[in-house]
Amino acid sequence: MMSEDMKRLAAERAVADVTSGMKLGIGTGSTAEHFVRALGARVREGLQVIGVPTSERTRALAEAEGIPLTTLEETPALDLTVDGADEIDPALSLIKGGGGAHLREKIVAAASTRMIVIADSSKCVETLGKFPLPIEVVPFGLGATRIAIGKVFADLGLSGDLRMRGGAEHPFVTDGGHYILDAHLGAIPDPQALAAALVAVPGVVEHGLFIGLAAKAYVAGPDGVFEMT
Ligand code: ABF
Repeated sequence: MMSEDMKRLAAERAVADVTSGMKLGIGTGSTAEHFVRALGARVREGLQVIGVPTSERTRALAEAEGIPLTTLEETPALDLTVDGADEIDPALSLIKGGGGAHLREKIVAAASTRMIVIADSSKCVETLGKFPLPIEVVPFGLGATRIAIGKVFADLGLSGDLRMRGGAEHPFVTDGGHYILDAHLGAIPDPQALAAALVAVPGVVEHGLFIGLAAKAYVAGPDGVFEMT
C-alpha cells in the first residue's frame, strides 16, 4: 500500500468517529486533507458539523468541500480535533509543525475535549527528535532569541535553522506572521522538560511538542489501521 493510501485510510477511520452536532478542530497537512475530503463527503450526505480550521490552507479546502466553519471566538469549546503529526511516540507525545501550522493546531487541540491523530506508520518512533523540532518565534529580536534557544540546547551546540520559503531567500512566514526555527536534535529524551524550557524563552511563540493532548491515534500500516491509546 502506498503511503498516500495509508493516510487516507487513517483519515477515513477518524471520520467514522464524527457524529452529527460535533464541533470539530480540523487539522493541517496531507493526512488532514484526506480527513477534510472524507468529512466533506459526509457533510454533503447530511452530517451536521461545524469546524475550526487550523490553517488558511485548511480553511480554503474545507470551504471548497462545503464544511460549515466557525472560529474559536464564536465557538471556543470544541468536541474533537483530528490532525496529522510528524512523529508519534508510544505515550502519544507528538512532534508537529513540519507544515508550519503548529501554533493554531495547538490552540485548537487544547480547546477540544479530545484530539485524534491520524498518520501512516512511518510517523511512529520510540523516541521523538529525529524529525527537526519546529520552534515558532517572533521576527523581532530573532538574533537574541536564537542565542537564548541555543542556551536551552547548550550541550548540542545548535539554535535551530531558520526555515526558508521553498527555494527562496526569504524566511517562511507562518499564518500568525512569525518565523520558524527547525532544531535538529536527533533525540528528545525528556520532551516535557524541553517544552518547559522552550516556552520560557522570550520570543518563542510556540514549539511543536504536543504532550498530553492526543487521546488516540489511528495509524495506517501495510496491514491496515491500528489504534494507539
Ligand atoms: C500537520 O501536518 C502538522 O503538524 C504536521 O507537521 C504535518 C503532518 O503532515 P502530513 O500529514 O502531510 O505528513 O499535521
